[in-house]
Amino acid sequence: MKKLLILGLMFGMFTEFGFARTIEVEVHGMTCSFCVDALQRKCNKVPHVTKVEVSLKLKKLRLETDNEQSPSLDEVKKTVVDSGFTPVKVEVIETKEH
Ligand SMILES: [Cu+2]
Repeated sequence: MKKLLILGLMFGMFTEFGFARTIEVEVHGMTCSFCVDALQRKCNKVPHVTKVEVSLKLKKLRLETDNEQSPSLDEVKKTVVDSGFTPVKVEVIETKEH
């Protein structure tokens, strides 16, 4: 049981550090291009985020991060909430080693 926990922690660390990640968020509450702009601008200020894509049509936010220290999924959620929208589902869709 303890071993499993340690393995889990190690795995968690590997996904946070040393890998570039693509994070996708289903975002509810965006209604127009100003919403898209606001969210995009906010996300661009998050450290280690290298690319931000927002689709109003798909209700999706996609972030690419560098391989130094990816923001945690909680940080991503908080950024969306702070922008005035609702993060419905946050997931890492790609992890890349550089
Ligand atoms: Cu709007």
